[in-house]
Amino acid sequence: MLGRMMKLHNYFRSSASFRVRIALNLKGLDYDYIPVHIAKGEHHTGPFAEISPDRLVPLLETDGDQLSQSMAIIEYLDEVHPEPALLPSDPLARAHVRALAQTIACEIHPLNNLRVLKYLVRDLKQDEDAKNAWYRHWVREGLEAFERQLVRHPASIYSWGSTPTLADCCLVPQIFNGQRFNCDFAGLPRTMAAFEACMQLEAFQKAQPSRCPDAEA
Ligand SMILES: N[C@@H](CCC(=O)N[C@@H](CS)C(=O)NCC(=O)O)C(=O)O
Repeated sequence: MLGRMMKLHNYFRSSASFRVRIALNLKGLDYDYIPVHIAKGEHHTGPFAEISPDRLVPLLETDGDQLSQSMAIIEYLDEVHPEPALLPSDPLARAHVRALAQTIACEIHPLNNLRVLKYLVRDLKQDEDAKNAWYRHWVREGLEAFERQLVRHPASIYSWGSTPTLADCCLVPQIFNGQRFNCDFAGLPRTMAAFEACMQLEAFQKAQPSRCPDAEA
């Protein structure tokens, strides 16, 4: 490992943080867990705001530097600690894995994260039911697109191939968050099979919100 112990500033319920926790666990990398309670606004003030230009979790302190954006962090980890690889070596396969990951990270997550949901309620005066309907709509639409991508390729254990990839680092947290909002996962057999396969692995189990030091009921 490079230099000092890495520090992951994150929040147990944050799915972008969960992605990075999975990647760190898959690679067997130790890190200090630094909780940032985003529901209480801790990302906007205090020590975290000093080191985080975008004021979002996760943020990884490593090698004397600070990295933001979960996808950039995971690709960095994959380059510096190449085993086990989270992206395939074949360029076409790699593009497919990135496309699956981005279907979640770029098409679902930005529409549903905390500040968007707060804006819907506080500024646009939407009620809880409307907020939840919005959330479920974008999860469902995104996961259907994910499933359509999976069925174009031969069946595999995980989202792509016989080892977990960046796509699985994104899929599992999205399913966890979808479960909190009672999203409908019916008719997504390949997606849910990949999720179940991942959840057999200690790296995914250990990263789940309920096992985080800052977990709340
Ligand atoms: N694209 C970013 C998203 C980061 C992000 O939105 N994180 C959420 C938690 S999952 C957050 O910090 N939200 C605070 C807010 O919305 O105010 C990434 O992948 O890291």
